Amino acid sequence: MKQYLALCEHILDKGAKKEDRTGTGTLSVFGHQMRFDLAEGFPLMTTKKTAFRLIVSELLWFIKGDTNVQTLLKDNNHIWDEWAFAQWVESDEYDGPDMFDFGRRAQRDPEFAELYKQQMTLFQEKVLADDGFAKKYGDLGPVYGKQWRSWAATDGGQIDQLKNVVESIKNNPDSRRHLVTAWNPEFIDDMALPPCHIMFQFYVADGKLSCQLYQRSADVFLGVPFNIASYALLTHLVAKECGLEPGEFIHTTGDTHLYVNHLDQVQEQLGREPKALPSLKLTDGKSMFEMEMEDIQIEGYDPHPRIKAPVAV
Ligand code: DHF
Ligand code: TMP
Repeated sequence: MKQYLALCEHILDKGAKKEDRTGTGTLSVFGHQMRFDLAEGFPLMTTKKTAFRLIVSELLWFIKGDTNVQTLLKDNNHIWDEWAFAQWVESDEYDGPDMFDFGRRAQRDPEFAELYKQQMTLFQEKVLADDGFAKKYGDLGPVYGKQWRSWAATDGGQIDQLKNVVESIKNNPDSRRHLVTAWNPEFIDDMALPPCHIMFQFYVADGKLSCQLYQRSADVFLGVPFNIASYALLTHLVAKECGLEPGEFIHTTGDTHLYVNHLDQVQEQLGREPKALPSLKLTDGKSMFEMEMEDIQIEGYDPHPRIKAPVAV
């Protein structure tokens, strides 16, 4: 995880001041790569407690081809709530207090923050209790799960990219075409958030499976710790599925940024000593397509305490 801390230092040192869609402001560098040898341990942040169960729940949600936050809420996972909530409060059916620009207003105005919290709680309750409502407002559109498992083909059929890539790794390991892409230009406008982790490629050599991800936009403090662990886990799952050992996870990022309202938190994290990496335990004899939360466990995880930071919506 030294590489991660070095990336934070690098952005603080060399990052350009750059405005962004969310109106928060960032320090940003373009084009960066980190490599994690999965034999050295599981790359879960040790300098800040990172909720592994949320990472597992999100990855299993992608693998199932699911795009509705109702499933995540059932796991008590709230990492996608804001983007579903935005669809609801911008709809004609919503008649509660004005939630325009709720992300930024909630940070500045404590009174509004209270109001927002109430509306968000009502929204979460409704998504959980009412399947019709969840179908309409809990669905994030054709995001990762849809593109991975049922990409719409022009002949009216569907393409299961994930199953196909697993088969191609098994049957033709030397292929240079082991790719899955979530960036489907035809449907970008229908997605609650255009995909950030866009394309991944697998590579087999010496009985080991490696994976490289291209991520177009990387929130280094909040998103990246999740993204690294999520793709490291995916590499382990696909390796096991194909009877291979996990090799490296290579994380290539485009706009690689620290939000300006995360800088104090980053400084705090930089003051901490990395600890030994945990290890991953997977249930034997179960396909990655059948795995549940309890089949995926982390052992020996002893991180420094959590550091909270607001997410830019
Ligand atoms: N938008 C932005 N601006 N940054 C993101 O990282 C991001 N990630 C998304 C969707 N939109 C995004 C999906 N992934 C958190 C982590 C990952 C994630 C979304 C949110 C997050 O807030 N993590 C916190 C709290 C986790 C918790 O609920 O306990 C953390 O401290 O890691
Ligand atoms: P953008 O669509 O304007 O690039 O905003 C997306 C933000 O979310 C950006 O800060 C990157 C961040 N992000 C991650 O870092 N990782 C993720 O997995 C997701 C979904 C988003």
